[in-house]
Amino acid sequence: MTVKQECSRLNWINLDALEAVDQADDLIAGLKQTPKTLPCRYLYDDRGSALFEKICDLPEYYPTRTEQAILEQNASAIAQMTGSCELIELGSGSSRKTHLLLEAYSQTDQSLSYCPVDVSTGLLRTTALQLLHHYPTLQVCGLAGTYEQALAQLPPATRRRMLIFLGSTLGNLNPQDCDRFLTQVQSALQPGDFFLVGVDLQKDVDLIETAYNDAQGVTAAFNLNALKHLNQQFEGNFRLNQFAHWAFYNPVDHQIEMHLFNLRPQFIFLRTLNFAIELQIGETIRTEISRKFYLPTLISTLERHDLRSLQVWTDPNRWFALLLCQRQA
Ligand code: AVJ
Repeated sequence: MTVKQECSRLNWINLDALEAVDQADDLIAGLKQTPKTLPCRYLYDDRGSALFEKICDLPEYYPTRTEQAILEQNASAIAQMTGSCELIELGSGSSRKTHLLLEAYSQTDQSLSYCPVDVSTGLLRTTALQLLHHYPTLQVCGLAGTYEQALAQLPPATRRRMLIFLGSTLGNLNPQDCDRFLTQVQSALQPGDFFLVGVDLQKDVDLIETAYNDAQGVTAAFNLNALKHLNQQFEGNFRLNQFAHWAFYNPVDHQIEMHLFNLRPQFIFLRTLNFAIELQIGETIRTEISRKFYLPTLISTLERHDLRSLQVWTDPNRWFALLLCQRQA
């Protein structure tokens, strides 16, 4: 039996261009670059998403619990400010922070609908089923695919919409990609619609670096898992034990950079892509950037995309911020 048959409150859409993405043009382009890079969605296969969930609970990784606390305090204010609307979350993962919002919206909205978007299909499915169980009238529409695909192919809006983008995932985009992304957000929204975005702010460098170099090595395992994912998906031969996790703060671009540092010369072949590269000793593959934001700059970036910040909430340390924006006419 398919998930679709299990419950009439669940819709499931596999965004059709996912196969096109799996042709991996951007993967090959990144591996040809110097320094080499990987599109960061390769971090999030089902195992990668499970490791990320573990990261969220690490004592060193402050962003999740800080954002969670901001949401706990302000979810009902957010629901009040926007009124009833359909919720679409990009990169929903386990949706655990979203529970706070759903809880707040379900107080007033009888026809609540939630549309989680994720590349990690297994996690998306489990989460969708849990939510249906937990909220007896909730409509869920799971979109399996990337943000770009989802934003380009969203079902037509029937009412006020709020796009939700938590966890500082915005920080994974370099400024150029960020602009492109916000342009897509802008066109997915009607004037009056909302964009709720959580971002990690600039702060003491040690604190940031420690969050990406945890004592238990979960972040290292998460980082290395990207190669395991590539090995599985493209019949690759990356030798995981010949790489070291390397994460540091780049103060010029205000970003954490997560790399895999190659310890021995390797010849890499991704069979199903018929693509080969050589890796020198000491060469790195950058798997992720995680930008740390300065609020005034971010607010004006959003403004350039017709997204006006109605309210900004932060924690007492000002480590993290949650912005509620409204699309202007
Ligand atoms: C969820 C992508 C925003 O950049 O902090 C956590 C991912 N990487 N530890 C982040 C991540 C390493 C996280 N994002």
